[in-house]
Amino acid sequence: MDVAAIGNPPAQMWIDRDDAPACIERWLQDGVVSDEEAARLRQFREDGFIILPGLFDAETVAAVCDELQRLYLEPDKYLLRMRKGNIRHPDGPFNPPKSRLLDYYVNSERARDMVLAEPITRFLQLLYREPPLAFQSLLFTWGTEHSIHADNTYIVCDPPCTLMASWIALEDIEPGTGELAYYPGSHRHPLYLFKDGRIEWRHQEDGKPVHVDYTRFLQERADRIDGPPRLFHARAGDVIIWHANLVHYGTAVTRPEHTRRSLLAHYCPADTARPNYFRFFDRACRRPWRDGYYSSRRYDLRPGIENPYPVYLK
Ligand SMILES: O=C(O)CCC(=O)C(=O)O
Ligand SMILES: [Fe+2]
Repeated sequence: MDVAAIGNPPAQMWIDRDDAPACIERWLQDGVVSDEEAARLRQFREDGFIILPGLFDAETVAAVCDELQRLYLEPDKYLLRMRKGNIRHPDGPFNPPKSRLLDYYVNSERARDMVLAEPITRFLQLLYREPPLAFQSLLFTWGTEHSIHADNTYIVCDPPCTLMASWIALEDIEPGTGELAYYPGSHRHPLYLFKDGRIEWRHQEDGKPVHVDYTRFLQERADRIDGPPRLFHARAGDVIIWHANLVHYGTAVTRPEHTRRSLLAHYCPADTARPNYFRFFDRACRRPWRDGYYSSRRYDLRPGIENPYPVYLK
């Protein structure tokens, strides 16, 4: 294998800069953050993730799961991206393996309340020093077996290293169902660079072999430096929030009869950053919700538009 070009991640967020620990201590002394928040910020800086156990109660999670099983009764409102990348509407109470329900929060107030729940927006607000914009969400019914990666490779926003993700367990996650695996601290490693120093992989330009090289590089480095990954054996309602450069993957599904429902959302700063699709989807727009915003590259969210159906299917 050729030696991959690597580069240091741009320290776009204050938490990634050298003076972040001093900043956290100052905030603590000035009463800007609580002890618990300071501990979370320290952990996020060191490990690239935090876990919010039991953020949602059983009733809240059950209500979303109940809602999910009925989406196919109004299929045109919802989009599933299938394993091969094609898009279709749901046609039954269980979405097929490897499919992802896209931007569910647009039509589900419950999902919106989850991805923009106060403890999540508060933490993101501390990192961004402005409100967060939730801009791309994937809801999984089964383990994804998503190969090893950092989200910056696929999800593009500008500036790039302001991306964040939350992942909410919508049921108790059983071993063998494709539980999430991640490498604490891996967000501080240099980034794999694609052509011209790009940090995102472009299917058409870079092609599959480069992607294979990327995953090999990440796996080899993780094995050598990080050791075994941590597995997220979440209880329903637990949340993990991770850094754009945290290396993670979906483990193998060895019990395919078991669901692994989870709701993933991506975020960037609402005022000083933009998802890339704002460049090509002319109806992209942000809507306020609670203490943040949401947008979608599938739905027309411009003011005054009340169309619940997706308008951009690519
Ligand atoms: O939920 C999983 O298994 C991982 C999904 C993931 O990391 C992604 O889609 O970016
Ligand atoms: Fe990911």
